[in-house]
Amino acid sequence: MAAKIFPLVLLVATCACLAQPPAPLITNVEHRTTVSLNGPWHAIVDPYDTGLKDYRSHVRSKDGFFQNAKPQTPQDLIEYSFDKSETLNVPGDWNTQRPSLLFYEGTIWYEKSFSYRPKPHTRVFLHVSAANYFSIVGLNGTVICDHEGGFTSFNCEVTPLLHEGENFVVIYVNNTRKADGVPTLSTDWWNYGGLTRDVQLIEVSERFIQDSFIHLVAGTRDQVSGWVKLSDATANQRATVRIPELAIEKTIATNNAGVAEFSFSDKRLQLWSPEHPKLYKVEIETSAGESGTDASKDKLEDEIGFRTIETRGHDILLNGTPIFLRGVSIHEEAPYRSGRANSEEDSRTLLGWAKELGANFVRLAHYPHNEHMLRMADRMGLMVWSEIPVYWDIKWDNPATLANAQNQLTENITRDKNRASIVIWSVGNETPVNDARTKFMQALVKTARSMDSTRLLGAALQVQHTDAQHRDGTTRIIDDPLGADLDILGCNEYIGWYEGKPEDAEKANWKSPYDKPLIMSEFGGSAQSGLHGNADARFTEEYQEDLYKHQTAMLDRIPFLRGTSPWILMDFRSPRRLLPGIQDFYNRKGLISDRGEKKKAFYVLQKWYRQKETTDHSAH
Ligand code: GCB
Repeated sequence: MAAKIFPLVLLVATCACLAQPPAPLITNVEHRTTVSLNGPWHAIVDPYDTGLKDYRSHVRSKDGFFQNAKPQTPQDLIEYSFDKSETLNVPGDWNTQRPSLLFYEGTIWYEKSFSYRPKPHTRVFLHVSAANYFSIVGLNGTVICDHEGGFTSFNCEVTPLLHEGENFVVIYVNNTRKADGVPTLSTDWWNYGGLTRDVQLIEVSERFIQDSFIHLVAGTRDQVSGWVKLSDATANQRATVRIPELAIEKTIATNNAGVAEFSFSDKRLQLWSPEHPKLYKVEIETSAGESGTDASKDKLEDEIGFRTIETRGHDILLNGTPIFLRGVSIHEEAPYRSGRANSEEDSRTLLGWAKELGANFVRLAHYPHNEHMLRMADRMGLMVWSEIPVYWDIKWDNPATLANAQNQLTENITRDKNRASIVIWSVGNETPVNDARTKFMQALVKTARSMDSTRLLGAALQVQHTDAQHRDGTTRIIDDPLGADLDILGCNEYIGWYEGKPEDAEKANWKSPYDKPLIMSEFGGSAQSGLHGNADARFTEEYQEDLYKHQTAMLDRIPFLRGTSPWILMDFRSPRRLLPGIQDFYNRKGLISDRGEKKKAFYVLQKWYRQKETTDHSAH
């Protein structure tokens, strides 16, 4: 017995960070009643975690900065002050808000005071759309939850802690890279820290609509099915689903898990596609239930598109019709000003450029992007590849790393599953082939499939060079064993940049043992906007232009190719890109510079996409 108790005691005594998981995610925040906490927050830069841990040990201090303490008398010793600290804007990465923070990796404490009046029969959740990388949330001096992962949203209930008048929220955010984190120590993007997306209070009724999923059934053009999940797991609660434009109204009842399922068919349904991104207003309403009080009523609407995405052999079928995905990869980097993108305006600019390029598809690399991007893609008619930051070589053997990756994937799917634009969940990028990694990735595929059967599973793989046949320099075989578990094979290749010369692309012969479609998920090369020279001079626009010409000629010869998302739409900051005068901490593979200037290669791809669009249309 004693032996069993010991580890628990030890854990409680030594753990600085007893996990307090967030509450189940409330989805569709856009249409909820919210109080924005965006704007200036006081910020304390705390490189030694002084505000979190006792000074000699690593135990979390009970007097941490969550208290937002203020001296009451001149004798009081308090060695921090939110009130006297400068502010940082939320949403926003801290790196681009102060020159001294550009390279900062560590802790910053955020504090915001706000006045609030609690409303009867109303529950309140503090919702953080993203905090990179690890965060702990406190309200009025009480720690309420923590969260790992820098690109997904979470919420914690604050109802019992809020009071009439002034309240304060303190959020600890730490962006230290971790060997066992997701992502891990090395990435090719800037580790922007902070409260990078919106923070708000969500006000809901006592029993509210927690989540819902509504979609077209695979293989059909007119059958819709879905479910509504209420916040408490009680049977026989009533909910009504309406699509006013189609005069559809379904009243359904929950099962013991608080989930009510529905389905209907309607031949008038107009399907979502890039050419016709039709969205329907969908309303969900719950009735007062047996208690008969308004406190258990809730009403929520959303704009939802209906489409199917499937594969057949090498083909990708959108609404049953073969389609080529003319895409481009995009980082969540703000156009014109650098830093993390977040606003609706940012997404309009980035996706507007993709449209101008002739794209019908974007790969949102390498992590879940903000919700504006997805909603904008829904409206603009761009199909989306959504990805989690399982990038390069992470700790495949560590169960905590897998749990973390699964959690980020779950949070991504939970938030975005109603976006018609998303056609692919990608479980990772350029992960090296070995048994532990393949098992890890298979577990992610399983997680995604168990949550969503309406989308394709993919990953950006690399070509393997395992035997002499592959090393002849011309044959490239996509034989990653993970291919067997995926619906779509993604492949990143850099012929003409990291490997050989641009013209070598034309000698390459691509093979695949899988009867599945291939998306060339990356290819490209760097050019500094405005730098001109011979086509064989690195970093000139002419080199990049020439590379795209050779690449597109090669791509045209791959019989099982069904999409491309070259690297990348816009130059982005990266700590790995050190060449002075050219890179200056930017990855220059953008078709557009960070200042919005289009490079010559942009027009090569645009021309190719225009031709592809014409052939695609004449083929149907
Ligand atoms: C890759 C990575 C991407 C990098 C890119 C590059 O293969 O997937 O994140 O930024 O190459 O520019 O090297």
